[in-house]
Amino acid sequence: MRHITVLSGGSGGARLLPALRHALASGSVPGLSPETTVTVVGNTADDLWVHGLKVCPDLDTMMYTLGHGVDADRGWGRDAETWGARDELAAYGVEPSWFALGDRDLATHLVRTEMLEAGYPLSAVTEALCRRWQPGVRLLPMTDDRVETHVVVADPDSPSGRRAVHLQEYRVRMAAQVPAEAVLFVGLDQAQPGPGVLEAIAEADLVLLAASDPVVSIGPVLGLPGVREALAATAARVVGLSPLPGTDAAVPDLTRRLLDCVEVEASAAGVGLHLGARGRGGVLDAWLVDEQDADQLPRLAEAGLAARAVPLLPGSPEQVARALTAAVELAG
Ligand code: FO1
Repeated sequence: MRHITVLSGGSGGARLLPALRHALASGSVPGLSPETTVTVVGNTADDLWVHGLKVCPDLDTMMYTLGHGVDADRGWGRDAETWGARDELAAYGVEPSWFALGDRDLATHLVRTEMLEAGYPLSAVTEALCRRWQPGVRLLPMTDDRVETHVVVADPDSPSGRRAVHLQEYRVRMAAQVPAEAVLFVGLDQAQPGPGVLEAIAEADLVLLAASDPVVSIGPVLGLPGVREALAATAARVVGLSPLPGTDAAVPDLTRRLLDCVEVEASAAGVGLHLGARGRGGVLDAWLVDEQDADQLPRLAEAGLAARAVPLLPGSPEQVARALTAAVELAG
């Protein structure tokens, strides 16, 4: 296998990619070798502007994780972080106070914003940032264009009875504690896939969908003009990893709210059927679910998906390596 392309959000990528990189280097997964290259198409629809700075949470989560600079407990932002700037901003009463930028993390957003304002596209900025972090994969923003995910929630004080908030506000400030009435990807229809994105899908030997949120992480990547067509046309097999754990009770509030909103069943099979089989209007050839979800395999097979249950969640590196072995086997 020469080229693997991974479509991913932040935390799903952060779980998968270090294990994938390790599997390539160690030869522990049959079919993968140190010569195999990995291209990651990262979701940018949860990007936001904060205090005049462009923040790309998913790209940064993957970049810091692969670059050994992430705070492992939080799973986002920099390790050994200090919060002086956040505290000073709070002392000025500046909003958004609910979204914290650490001092070390701020340097990334300052460099990114300065380069964007100098005219560099996000893809070139990301490449420049990765020169420092050496992630060992080619990290591509899904688009250079501005796309933002907004969630519509009820608001009795507004004349329409509702208002739209940025996904980060829904996730962080509101902790997804109110129903999502709609999810809007502002700018997605007009956005163009970033340089190399469609080629990475076309030229891959295997396309993986990381175990990322199907609505707000994988959803916007698939919604970019041309991406579904590229997935339909590629000679590579497309294998997805279910982001949902075996037990219903363990589905995070955010995932459940968003799946409710798009009327998708909050289960591994529900998400697999939502993504659908290639050749039947969907994007997947195969779908890996957690071993606790083995009872859902027949429903997936009926929908034309090669599905297999493997220990998937929580993803220790060894478990991820076993999932990758299954993915490569399913890719034939
Ligand atoms: N998550 C939070 O729960 N609270 C925050 O204040 C917060 C700030 C933040 C700043 C930069 C960044 O890259 C990520 C940040 N996140 C924060 C995490 C973010 O909401 C996403 O969950 C992850 O980045 C996953 O991609």
